[in-house]
Amino acid sequence: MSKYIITSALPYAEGVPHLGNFVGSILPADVFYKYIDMKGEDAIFICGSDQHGTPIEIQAIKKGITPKELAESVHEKIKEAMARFECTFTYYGKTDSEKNKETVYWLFDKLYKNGFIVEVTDIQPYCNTDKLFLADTFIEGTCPFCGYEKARGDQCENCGHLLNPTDLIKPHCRICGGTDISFKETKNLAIDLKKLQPEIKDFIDDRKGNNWSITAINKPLSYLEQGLKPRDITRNIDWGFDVPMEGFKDKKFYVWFDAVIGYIGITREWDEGKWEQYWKSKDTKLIEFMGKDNIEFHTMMWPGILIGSMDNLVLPYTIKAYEYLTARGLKFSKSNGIGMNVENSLGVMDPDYLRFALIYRLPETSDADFSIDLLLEVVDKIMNDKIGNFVNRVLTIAKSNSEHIGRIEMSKDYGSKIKSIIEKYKSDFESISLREALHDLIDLAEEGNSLISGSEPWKMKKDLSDTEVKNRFSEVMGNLIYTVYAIGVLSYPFTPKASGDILDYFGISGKPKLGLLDAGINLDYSKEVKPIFKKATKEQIEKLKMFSD
Ligand code: B3M
Ligand code: ZN
Repeated sequence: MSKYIITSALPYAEGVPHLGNFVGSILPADVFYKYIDMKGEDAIFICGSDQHGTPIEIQAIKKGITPKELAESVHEKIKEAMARFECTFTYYGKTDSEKNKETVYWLFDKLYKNGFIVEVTDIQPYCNTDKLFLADTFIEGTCPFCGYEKARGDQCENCGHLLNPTDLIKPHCRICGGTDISFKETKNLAIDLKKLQPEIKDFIDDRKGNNWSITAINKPLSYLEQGLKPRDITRNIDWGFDVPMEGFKDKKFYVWFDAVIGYIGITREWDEGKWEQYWKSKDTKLIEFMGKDNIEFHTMMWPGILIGSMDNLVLPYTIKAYEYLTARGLKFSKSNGIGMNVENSLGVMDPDYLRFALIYRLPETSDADFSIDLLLEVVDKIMNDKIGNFVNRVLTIAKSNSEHIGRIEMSKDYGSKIKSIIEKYKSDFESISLREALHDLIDLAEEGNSLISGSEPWKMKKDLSDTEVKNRFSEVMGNLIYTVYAIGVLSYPFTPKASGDILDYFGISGKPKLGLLDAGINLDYSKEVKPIFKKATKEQIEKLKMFSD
């Protein structure tokens, strides 16, 4: 039997993730994990806060607190918001833990002994005003590739290109804002991706058929074509893990080095006795979810570390990368502080609505725009009108005519339609097409709605003394009730609360399993029927407007 490690990119503990961030990594990972869990697979879902990094250091300096204090408090906030969003991680840890430190040192040592660590001389920017080296995101300027004016020293957020600080046009210091910057020589340690290039290429060629996003294949292939270069893993910064090597003790590990290793470190934080069962098993499928700006590190440095350790660690099986979710044409970017995040959005709507609407708009193949109008349309017209009303009507008719309903099962023709939608739902999940799978769920409700309007069961009620009518009524209701039940089970990955509410009518509690679809069904007719979804209220709409200009 396969084992699964499902990971989501680790959000920076710089601030709570934006909805655009959430939809690009944690939410789809959670939805997929819930499906895999419904199948009954042996799976763990690992995520945590990325505690290091210069954005956190900058924020902390601005706030007059230590980076550790800042990261710690934001970590707690993210963790809490994720729990409220019904994200069911096996473990939500953090990258600055002792376990991760141990893991980073262990892998660094392996890479060093195996000859994959080299010394490089970098030209690093130095702010003459602040009198310190400006690493990574401390320096900002214009991207030479796309002209974006807020590109950072390590990467352009706009076009995704990895950069060196010297590539930036018109650079300035992000701490003081000044331009009195000189470039000085400094020594760093780097992972020798040039030496690892053949293995990294083999890894991508071998696995790219496993439902990888197209960009996750194309980006590394184009880098490989240009030829990989050693990539720094140390930095002249104060916030990070110490580098345990003579000559480099005044430096720290680069945030991305301990962030990707964090997937293992966090698993160890979860259970030191079990992590190897997952990370060292030939049967493990490591499925990694992330935004497209995280592709480079996950397809080159990360497999480079895993391969270079020569310790039979599991390599990613699927790299699922999402495009950007934009709001009113603006990037949902944390650094620009625009729009709704995982914390403030929960003050407007229950998580089911946000989860559903976000997956409905999941930017799988191209950037997608998310607006208040779209959110309201999904909530009112799809969740409420199509699904909620259907469930409500069926349960209400059933409750008042329960004595005329026999065994709950589907008729042949209708049943084959429903079964084929369920099969499509499963195969869409298998190929990690989550938006499609959500559409399959909506299709179930559509199918049920057309059966209701085509058969008008409420009109049969007055003739139920006629055996033929009674049989027909029972058959129609069997079809409809099964459809409600199937929606109850299959909505779990997207809307866990509604799923629980529906399954409660059937006496089922706890996390549902796919096997329920083939089990005997009992509807408890005595339960009071309450709406599963509601339309957005005026108050909610007012609150939403506060997020727009
Ligand atoms: N924290 C970047 C980001 O949040 C980074 C991901 C790390 S994944 C190992 O987009
Ligand atoms: Zn750019």
